[in-house]
Amino acid sequence: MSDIQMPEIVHKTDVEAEKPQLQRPPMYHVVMLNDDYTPMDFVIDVLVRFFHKSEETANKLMLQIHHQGSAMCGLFPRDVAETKIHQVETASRTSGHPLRCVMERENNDQ
Ligand code: TYC
Repeated sequence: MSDIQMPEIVHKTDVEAEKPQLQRPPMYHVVMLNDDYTPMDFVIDVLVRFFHKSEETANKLMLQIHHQGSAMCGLFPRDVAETKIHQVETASRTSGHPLRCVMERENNDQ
């Protein structure tokens, strides 16, 4: 009888066997809100300048906000969404308008 030992089957540890737990970073919608005072042309300009919309898309989006109360303008990582809102609100206050945006976390439920 040989003394050669067969290697045991090595089971992965629980940690090794798990799928990688990498998650995509959460994304946030920037939602622009309607108000009664900000001029329509100013809203269109903001959508072109800060959200890189075409004039045509910006016009449609502005009317959607005007009629429905709000609309999503873009989906960004948290820090970018915060920066967009800051840019919009700074430009609006500087021009004397009350235009506001809020952030909404993307819903990833299936
Ligand atoms: N309701 C504004 C008006 O009648 C226009 C407006 C549109 C304001 C969209 C804000 O996010 C907004 N002048």
